[in-house]
Amino acid sequence: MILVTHNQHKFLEYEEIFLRSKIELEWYNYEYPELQSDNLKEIVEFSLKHVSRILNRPFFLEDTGLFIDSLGGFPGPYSSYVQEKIGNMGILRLLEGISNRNARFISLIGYFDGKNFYYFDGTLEGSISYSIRGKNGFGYDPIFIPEKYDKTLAEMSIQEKNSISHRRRALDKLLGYIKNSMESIK
Ligand code: ITT
Repeated sequence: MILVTHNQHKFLEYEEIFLRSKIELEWYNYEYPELQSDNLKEIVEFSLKHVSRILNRPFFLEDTGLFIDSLGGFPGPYSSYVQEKIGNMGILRLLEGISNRNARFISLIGYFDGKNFYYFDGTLEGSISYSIRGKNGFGYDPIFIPEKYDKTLAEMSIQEKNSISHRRRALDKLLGYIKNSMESIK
């Protein structure tokens, strides 16, 4: 299976999950153009079509956003740009004095089987911490506390994050779909 991403952290997380499946994961390191839209599905669809013209064989890619309730879902699909411009400190400043810290990560995987496009989503509910905590993970991990936990994703090992993450949940759906479609060919 080929994963298309230019984000090494993402690849490493997928690699750790794939180690436990019988499927081999190959990394195609490519920065594809991303559509600016407030709809994750539109963004993924655009990227899938673009990459499918270049690769012309089965692959998957994924887009993830952090959606903060009290900021009206910001940064959402603009997570990459916002992380680069204002970072985790910027998000903490925006939330100063705000007690509703509810947020969620949503990952949307787009899969091309050589012919058609498929979509699989995964969500992780949680809240934004009051300070930056932890050294593991990447992006918003140091300010995101998953529901039912009292530590941030950056205070978890990659295995622990992968046991609950948005990415893992979306990937389980994709792998379930692939397993089913292989069984129906047999
Ligand atoms: P590709 O599009 O090449 O896969 P990217 O880094 O642009 O890589 P996304 O658009 O999916 O990936 O992610 C947007 C940003 O959201 C990303 O730059 C991170 O800052 C953040 N992000 C994504 N997944 C995350 C995770 O599991 N934990 C914390 N932050 C994450």
